[in-house]
Amino acid sequence: MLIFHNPSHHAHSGRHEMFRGRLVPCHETPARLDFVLAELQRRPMGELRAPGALDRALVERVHAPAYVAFLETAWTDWLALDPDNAGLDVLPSTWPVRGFRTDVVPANFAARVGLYSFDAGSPITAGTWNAAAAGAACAIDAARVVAGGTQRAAMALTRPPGHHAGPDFFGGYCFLNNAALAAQALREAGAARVAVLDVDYHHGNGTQTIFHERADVLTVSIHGDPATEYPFYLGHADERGAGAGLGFNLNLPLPAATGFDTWLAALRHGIEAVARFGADALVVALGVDTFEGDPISHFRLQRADYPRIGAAIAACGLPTVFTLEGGYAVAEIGENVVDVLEGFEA
Ligand code: SP5
Ligand code: ZN
Repeated sequence: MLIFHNPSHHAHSGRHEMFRGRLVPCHETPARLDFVLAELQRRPMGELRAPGALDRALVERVHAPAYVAFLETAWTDWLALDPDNAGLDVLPSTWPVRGFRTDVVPANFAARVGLYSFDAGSPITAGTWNAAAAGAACAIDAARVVAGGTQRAAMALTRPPGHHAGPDFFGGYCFLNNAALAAQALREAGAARVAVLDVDYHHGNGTQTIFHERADVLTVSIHGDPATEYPFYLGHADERGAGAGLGFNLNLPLPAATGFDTWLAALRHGIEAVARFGADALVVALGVDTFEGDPISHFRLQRADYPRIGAAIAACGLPTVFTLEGGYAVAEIGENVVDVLEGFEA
């Protein structure tokens, strides 16, 4: 498969995330992608390529243009408040919850950070926009080579991840929704029906929200039950889409401590839904934070399980785009991701 890697990912390196009243070191680090690249040196899965220029217009068909503009200028706006801010990350501290107005964009920068976010765990740094934009280009380029038919599969090997980013919000370490951008690019390149299969430990709340009222993109997510697991406020089994999109979202929440047998049964259920939908192309939001050694997640998948995930996905027989999402057991992320790809290619 052709792998588009993000040459700008190091530019996004958050210092801290808020956890239980403290700022703790970010789990989503540049080392994550470096470990995957190192494993791909040992076990090459295909050509590694840098992305081309970002199709900004396509990004603005997935995300609100005002949100994209906010992300693009957030760092310079932050420095304009105080030059000493260069040594600090941007984190929100106030949000418009039920009953507040979200239709008026505040002039105040802190208020805008809150308007466009849903957690205090996703720092914006000097290089966040450049890294997220190059990652989005990886996802769109991967979709276009797969749509062109010369490659059965391609990957957007990038960070920051994307599946928590919604139409006009960031959070969960995500800023631009790479999986949603790949799905949109596949649609615009001629696939009538696209499925997004999200196997990250966390519910793909951003992707679900983006496609909630659309019947042309099926969203399926297997994840920790939001009753106890991040992102908490979305991801329940009774969320099935709305309007024209009713019936085109499938959530498969599983309890903490779920092992591979139960998880694989959920995957097969999700794959059956993709087949019933009649998808012409598939996007896999590939997080490996389902791993038993993951420091922030609570499933119990083991190393030997990852090739089997790849093989099950390959059996769908669809043109496939992978995007890299979570996975915070940094020493093992390379092995686990490449194991999925190897199982897919086998
Ligand atoms: C893409 C993705 O996997 N995003 C996950 C975002 C999870 N954010 C909340 C993490 C809570 C971390 N708890 C820290 C435990 C420190 N010991
Ligand atoms: Zn995750």
